[in-house]
Amino acid sequence: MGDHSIAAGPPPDERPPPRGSSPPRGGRTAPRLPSDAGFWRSPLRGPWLTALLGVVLLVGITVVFVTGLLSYAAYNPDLAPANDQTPERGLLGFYLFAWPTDPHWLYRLTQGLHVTVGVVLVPVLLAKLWSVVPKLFTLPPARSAAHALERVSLLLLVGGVLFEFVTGLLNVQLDYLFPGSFYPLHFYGAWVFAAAFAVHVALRLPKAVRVLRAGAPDDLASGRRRRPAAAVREPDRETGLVAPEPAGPTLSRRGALGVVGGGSVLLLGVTVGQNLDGPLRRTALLAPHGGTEPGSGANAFQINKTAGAVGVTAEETGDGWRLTVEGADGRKRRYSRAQLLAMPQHTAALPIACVEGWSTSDQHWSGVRLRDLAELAGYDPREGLPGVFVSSLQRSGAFRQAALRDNQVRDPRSLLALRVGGEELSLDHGYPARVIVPAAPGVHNTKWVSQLSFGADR
Ligand SMILES: Nc1nc2c(c(=O)[nH]1)N[C@H]1C(S)=C(S)[C@@H](COP(=O)(O)O)O[C@H]1N2
Ligand SMILES: [Mo]
Repeated sequence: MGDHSIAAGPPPDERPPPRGSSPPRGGRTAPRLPSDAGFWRSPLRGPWLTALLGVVLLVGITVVFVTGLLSYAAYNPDLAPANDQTPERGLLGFYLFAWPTDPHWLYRLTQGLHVTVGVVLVPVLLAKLWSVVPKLFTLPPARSAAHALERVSLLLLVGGVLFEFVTGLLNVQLDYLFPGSFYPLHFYGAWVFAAAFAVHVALRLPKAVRVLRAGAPDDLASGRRRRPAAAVREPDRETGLVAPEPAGPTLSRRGALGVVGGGSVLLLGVTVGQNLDGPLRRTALLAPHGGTEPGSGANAFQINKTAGAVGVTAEETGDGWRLTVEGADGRKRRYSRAQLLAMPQHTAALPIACVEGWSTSDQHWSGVRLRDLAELAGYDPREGLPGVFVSSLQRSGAFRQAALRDNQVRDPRSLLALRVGGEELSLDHGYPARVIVPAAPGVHNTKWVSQLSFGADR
């Protein structure tokens, strides 16, 4: 990767000027403050690197933003309060639509992209921030009202992007560090960031395109023809990014891009496996659930929360378990597992796809169609109400209930699953019964179901 390794020791910027080239004693003193023009000395900084990283981020962040909005839509957050407690979502929910059930791998794709692309962009984002860091310290803080506005928008931009990446990564890695509050934080943060991002793109993209069209500057230290940085200094084009007194190069521009790209490829390599089967899944070193032993036989696939972790016991899921099916009239019907197994059984091949970015391949679930149970309850869809409100045996913690929309209830592949891959569901995958719905986020595939309320006002 690249033709020069990174030299040990402090990065080129912070390194004291080489002996001999330092200003004579008694003369000008070496710059000490980050706001001094000569403080930032890396010869790599310049409009070309910044523009290139910026364009990569423009494409990548657009994918992450769009898939993030889709992820929110997939929750059917308007079926509140069961699905979403984001207060005052208001206008920001303008784009919400009924999340479809086709294709059945839709959420697996959108959320896999959201998390994977987000992770892979981390080195690019860090490099981009590094490439413009001198601008953070520019003094005076504002030369004019317009300049002040621009700097405030940059603060929102940088603060917003860091906030979104940090909350997103913490959520994926630490399994809901912010119970309940992650969604509003990440959602509002996304809109603040998106606004600042749109302004930034509008202001800077034309220049970035011009810089990139002009072609790459002479590389700094390629091959044996090592030339002093000053000799291959990039034209500044009034960006204020090029070091006025560059240090000697320790890395070529191509080498630097290699480090960033290599970092991204490495992250991709240790993340993407959480969506793959077989031994490849174990390559997901970075994924928190990558290494968990998920059970055996047909039930040997990823488990989100085990029964033990949420306090669901074998006792409550045993012979005494009954499914309560409630209709809009409030009448309750109760079914044992044997009675459910005696109803017409159907099979659907569907994945589990979690908001955390991991997914399973299609599993063969079988059980009773939700729409058949809906019919037993005299279900009659009403505008603005959930098709079904699902509750589980689980008494506390997140994800123990969910609301599904009419289109999800009616899809013939939506099941109250009793078996998977021809075997009984394991306790950890939701025995005695769990919901499985095509294209729905994993969190709506409620395990250890105790009650289905069709068309009820919840
Ligand atoms: N009762 C209950 N159901 C639940 C959960 C839970 O914590 N409790 N987790 C949900 C989430 S977030 C996911 S991704 C899927 C995971 O299903 P699995 O553990 O069978 O793979 O179950 C969903 N169903
Ligand atoms: Mo999940």
